[in-house]
Amino acid sequence: MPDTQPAPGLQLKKATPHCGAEVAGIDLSAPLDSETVHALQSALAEHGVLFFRDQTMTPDQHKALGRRFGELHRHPAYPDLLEGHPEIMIIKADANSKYVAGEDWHSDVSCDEEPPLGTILHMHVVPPVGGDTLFASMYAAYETLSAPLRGMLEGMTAIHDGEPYYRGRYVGRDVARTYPRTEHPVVVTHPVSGKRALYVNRMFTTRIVQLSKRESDGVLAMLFAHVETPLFQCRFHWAPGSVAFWDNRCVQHHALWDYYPHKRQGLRVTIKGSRPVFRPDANP
Ligand SMILES: O=C(O)CCC(=O)C(=O)O
Repeated sequence: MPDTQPAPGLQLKKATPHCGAEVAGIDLSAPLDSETVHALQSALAEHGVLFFRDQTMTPDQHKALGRRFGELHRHPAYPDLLEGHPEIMIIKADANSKYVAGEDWHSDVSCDEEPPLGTILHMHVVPPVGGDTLFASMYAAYETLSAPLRGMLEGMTAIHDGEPYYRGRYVGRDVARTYPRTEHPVVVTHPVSGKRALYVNRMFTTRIVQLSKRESDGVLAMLFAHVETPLFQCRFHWAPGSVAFWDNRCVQHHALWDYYPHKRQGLRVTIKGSRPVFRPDANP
C-alpha cells in the first residue's frame, strides 16, 4: 500500500473510527502538486471519504481538481448539467423538486462497466437544518461478515442494473433510451489499499448470478440491511463551501432529503474508474 502519511501541511482528523476524515490546510482551487495528490489518494483509499471546509472553486477549478485524479465521467442519465460544463452535475432540491440525487444507499453508477472511482461534491446552498449525507465503509461491511459468509461471497458476481432506478426517473419519455447493466464481483479488491470491500448496493444491484432468484433476493436483502449498520457510518453536515470527496470503491452514501421545501444546491464532478475486480492474492 502506498504511503498514507499526508503531505506536509495536510492535516487529517478521522470523522468516525471506520469512515471519513476531515482534511484541513488545503486550498482545493489551487493546482495540487503530485505529492499532495498522492497523499489525498492514499487518504481517500484509507478513510473512504474526505471532507474539506470553506472551499471556493469555480467550475473550471472544480474540473481541474477532478482531473488530477483521473478523466472526468459523464453520467448516463442525469439531466441537470451545468451550462457549458457537461461534466458538472447540478445537485439541487427545492420546493419544486420531485426527487433528489442519491436518496438511497448506493455507490455511484455501479451499473457502468467501469464505475466512477470517486465523486467530488462542492456545496453552495444549504437548508436551515438537515440535508446531511451519510457515508458507510464497505471495508467494515465486508470485515464484519462472518467468515463462512465472506467465503461464500468471494468469487461470486452480481448484476448491477441502471434500468429499475433510472427508467422514467429523470425524463418522462425515455422509451428510446437504454441504461447500463453489468456484472461485478460481490467482493472487490480496492486497487490502492489492496483491502476487500463489499460491492452490492440497494440502488443498482438486482441479482447474485450464482444463486437462484429466491436465494439471491434473500442474500441481497440481508446484505443491504448489513450495509446500513450505523457502526460503519459517518454523517456529514454541510455548510456553504463544504466539499466531500468520496471513493465509490469502498464507501456507499445516502443523501437525506429531510429539508423539503427548503433549497440545497451544489455542483458535482465525477472521476472515471476501472472495472472492479476481486484479487484473492492481494495483500492489504
Ligand atoms: O447530495 C448529496 O449529498 C449526495 C448526492 C448523491 O448521492 C450523489 O451525487 O450521488
